[in-house]
Amino acid sequence: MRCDVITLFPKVIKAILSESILKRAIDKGILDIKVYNIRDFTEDRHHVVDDYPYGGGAGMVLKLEPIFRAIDSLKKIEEERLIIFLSPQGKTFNQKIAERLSKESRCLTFICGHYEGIDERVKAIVDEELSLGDYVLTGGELAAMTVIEASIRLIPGVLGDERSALEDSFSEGLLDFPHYTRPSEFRGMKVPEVLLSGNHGEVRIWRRRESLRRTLERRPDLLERANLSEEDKKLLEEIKQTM
Ligand code: 4GN
Repeated sequence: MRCDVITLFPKVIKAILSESILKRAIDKGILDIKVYNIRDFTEDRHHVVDDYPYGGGAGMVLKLEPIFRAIDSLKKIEEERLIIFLSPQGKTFNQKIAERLSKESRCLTFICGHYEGIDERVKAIVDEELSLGDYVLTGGELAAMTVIEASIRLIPGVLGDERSALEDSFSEGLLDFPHYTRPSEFRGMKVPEVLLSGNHGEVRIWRRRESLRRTLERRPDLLERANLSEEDKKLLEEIKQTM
């Protein structure tokens, strides 16, 4: 996967790249990511990147010219790009989008905004506006890294165990089942008996039931869209009767 990140805070991006699963992906040659400082694309003596908003009001707005210049300069590198902007106004990011981005052949090019906002005309060069959810961050950096991390871990070879990503919560549109490891009892809290039984068939059914139960309790909206088998529907009926 090829990624470029255009930001006012390259150090924030590099700090994440030096410590995470993203570092592993880079070391394995699966992720090739470059970071560009918006300030390097200013042409004035004081390297100004923000300005007062037209129409007045509090806060500053990220200027257009340095961002356009940054994108122009990247376009000189012959590479197809998908330009992504992170903001609370974007389409809500989810696992399906992560799957699509993980298979993208174009260079994922993230523009990270800051201050109260970015000059709206930047949207002329943005292909896709994404949001992590209904909350506001100071800058787009952590949001961009979240999108990259969610996508890269779906590429075969990034995670240690190849099955891990497939068996994830959400890969089937349901919440994950509970996980346990040793000891089997801790301060009176016991691991469910069935998991110690060695009966793989029973374990599989128990996990599926717990996935369905959690999804029903916490995210019933997901159940409406999930692909449920006949067995799932039967389990779901049993769960509803015990609620
Ligand atoms: C993304 C960016 C929240 C999200 C952001 C989100 C930076 N906040 N929910 N803040 O994914 C002004 C211009 C705010 C960029 C933006």
